[in-house]
Amino acid sequence: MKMKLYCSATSPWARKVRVAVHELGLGDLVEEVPTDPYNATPEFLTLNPLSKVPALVTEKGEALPDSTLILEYLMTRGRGLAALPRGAQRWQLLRQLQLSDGIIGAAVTCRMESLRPAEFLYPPWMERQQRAIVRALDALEAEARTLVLDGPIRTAEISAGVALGYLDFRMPQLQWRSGRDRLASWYFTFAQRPSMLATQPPAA
Ligand SMILES: N[C@@H](CCC(=O)N[C@@H](CS)C(=O)NCC(=O)O)C(=O)O
Repeated sequence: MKMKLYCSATSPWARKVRVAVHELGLGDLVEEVPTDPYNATPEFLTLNPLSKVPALVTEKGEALPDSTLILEYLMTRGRGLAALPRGAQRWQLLRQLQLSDGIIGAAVTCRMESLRPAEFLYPPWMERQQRAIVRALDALEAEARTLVLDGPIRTAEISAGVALGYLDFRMPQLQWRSGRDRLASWYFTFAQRPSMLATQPPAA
């Protein structure tokens, strides 16, 4: 039996895991199960009471929710991603990871806001998320030189790549590349990785 990855084609959190599955060479061991968390089946709610994708069920039937937890687990199962270093570089990488995850979180919040009926929209909330995204992008731009392209990548690169891809997908009006040449140049190459090409979201 294969591991089952409950995911959707548009979820950036699920994409982080799907990219990692490719990078770790685990494609043959993982079966993707397309899942809409907003129309969840009783089976899905039992394995992830939080009703969020991604969720992974291992061959032993253990259910793991949350992309960060799933990545940690998958890194024990495959090779191809660099482990976190020790020392100062560790905290830099974890900080970058938080910035990218924060961009994903804020962008998903904007997306969900945009689906509300007009009478329930609260523009200041959306604007707050957008300002956070812009500041986090600027912080990543300042450190873009440290993002790796050759050799084993790290989870920080996966999260950054997925975050930028999600902005292209859901918030193209943000024009995140403008004034961020280093990040744009890094992403241009990163987006060509087979793991990124195989997990592109459908046309918006
Ligand atoms: N912290 C979670 C976030 C997962 C998440 O929010 N996924 C969204 C799809 S992009 C979802 O399933 N939303 C359903 C909901 O919030 O009820 C992770 O890293 O996996």
